[in-house]
Amino acid sequence: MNGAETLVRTLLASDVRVCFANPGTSEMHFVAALDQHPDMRCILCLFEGGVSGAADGYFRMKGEVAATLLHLAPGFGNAFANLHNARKAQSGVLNIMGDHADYHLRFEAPLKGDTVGISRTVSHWTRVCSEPGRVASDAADAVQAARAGNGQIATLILPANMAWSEAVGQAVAPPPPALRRPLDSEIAAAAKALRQPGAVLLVDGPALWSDLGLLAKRLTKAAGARLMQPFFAARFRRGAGAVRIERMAYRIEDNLALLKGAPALVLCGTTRPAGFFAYPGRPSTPDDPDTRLIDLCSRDMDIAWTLQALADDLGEAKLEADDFVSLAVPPLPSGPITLEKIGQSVAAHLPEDAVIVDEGITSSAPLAPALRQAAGHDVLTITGGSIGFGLPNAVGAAVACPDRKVVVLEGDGSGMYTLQSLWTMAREGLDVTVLVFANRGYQILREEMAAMGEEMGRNAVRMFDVVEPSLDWVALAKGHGVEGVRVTDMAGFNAAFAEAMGQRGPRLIEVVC
Ligand SMILES: Cc1ncc(C[n+]2csc(CCOP(=O)(O)OP(=O)(O)O)c2C)c(N)n1
Repeated sequence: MNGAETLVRTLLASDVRVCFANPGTSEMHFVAALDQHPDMRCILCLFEGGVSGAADGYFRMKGEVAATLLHLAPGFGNAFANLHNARKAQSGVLNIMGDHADYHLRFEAPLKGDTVGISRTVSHWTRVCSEPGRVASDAADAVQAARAGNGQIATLILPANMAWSEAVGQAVAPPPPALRRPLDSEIAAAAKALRQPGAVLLVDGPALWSDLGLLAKRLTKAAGARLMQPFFAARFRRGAGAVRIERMAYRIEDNLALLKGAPALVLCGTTRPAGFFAYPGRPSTPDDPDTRLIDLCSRDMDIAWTLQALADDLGEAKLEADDFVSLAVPPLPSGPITLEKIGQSVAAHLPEDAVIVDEGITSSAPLAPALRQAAGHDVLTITGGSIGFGLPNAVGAAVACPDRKVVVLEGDGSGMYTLQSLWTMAREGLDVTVLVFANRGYQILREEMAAMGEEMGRNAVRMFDVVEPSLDWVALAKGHGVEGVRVTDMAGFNAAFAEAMGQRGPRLIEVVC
């Protein structure tokens, strides 16, 4: 037995059963060890950003840590952007990054790089295996770290000679440390603040998709407070049957208006809201300067306990039909394509309990009104603002929930960052329908530039337009083994989307808009 073998045994003994992978030579012994264990599901992604995004989507939907297998420094670098999104989503991800044999590191081999440095920029926990006999316990610690604090990024660096050297045994990850809780006095102060008319409880994490949402609703109703959620969330429930929670807006101006006059803003499972960017002459944060900010329970603390403690103080009001979203399926729209009509058509066809991965950027907002009253579904958003999240996250979500339809709302600019994920969808037969909004450019950046009062000249236009040539998404899908269709009117969209919902397997619909 070698170090790599003890690593794989430890992962399996610790209930890590999926490995999203993009290997290289420094990981060959790890690959060989994985090869001995068919009970570990290894899924090849053709770019490391696909690996990390898939592990993120998997955790968001399954609540379980997946392993990633990443090539030494540059490979991990390619995974960075989606690890950043995963970190902001509070996803637990266990990265296994290979490295050169330790004695080889004193030479300037081509792939040598600062593995520890690049890991630390995005990981909560980083460790280099330095003894073959300790690979198993290092791996157990890494799994524990990935599960700590509601989910963290943990990176174990495995030099090749730690993997290939003789070692024995396996370990099991200890349970994660108990989550921190607010003091009783802090609960009492927050409860008192929430009793003031117009006070807001801002929640995130499982309160947005599990029964904790019911608890949050009952206690805010009892207190007479508003219940709100951030605009970007790792996962939230939407559509029929969802608890009514006010969602914050994307733009700082809208959030300033939403929070104006609130006497208190109590944070539970989230951080103080901040604008996506700073703009000259505008505030960075949307809370009213007169609002009392109460940072009750951060994202890595015990959210369930905190909500129950608030409920114990404030009481729990009975929920009525009005506290839940009702179903309103719109009629099928016809004629030329508009995004509002696309939303209506998606809402009309969406099966119960679908998962929508939202990277539609400017195309998503017009779809939202219809989707709000569609059949109940989960929404995964781009928590870290780093584009190239949608297709990989959909891979992870579909692996986590094979019985649920996954629908991706994808901008054509963002989709190009990680389109290799289409191939993984085809290879694994994942039930994902991708809607690409082909507006042929970086529309949000055009809007941002206009909002700054800047004129667009030739260079700016050429940096925002994705034309000459235009992307052929049907051909791109086909090249990755996914059936694709281009639609230019609502009749075409209705038919293509209905067909995609009626069948299993990956599909792509290029929506010319
Ligand atoms: C990793 C990363 N690179 C660049 C950006 C900047 N950026 C934000 S949105 C965007 C373009 C999005 O275009 P598209 O997906 O087509 O959506 P649209 O704006 O057209 O709705 C870019 C380049 C980013 N957010 N993240």
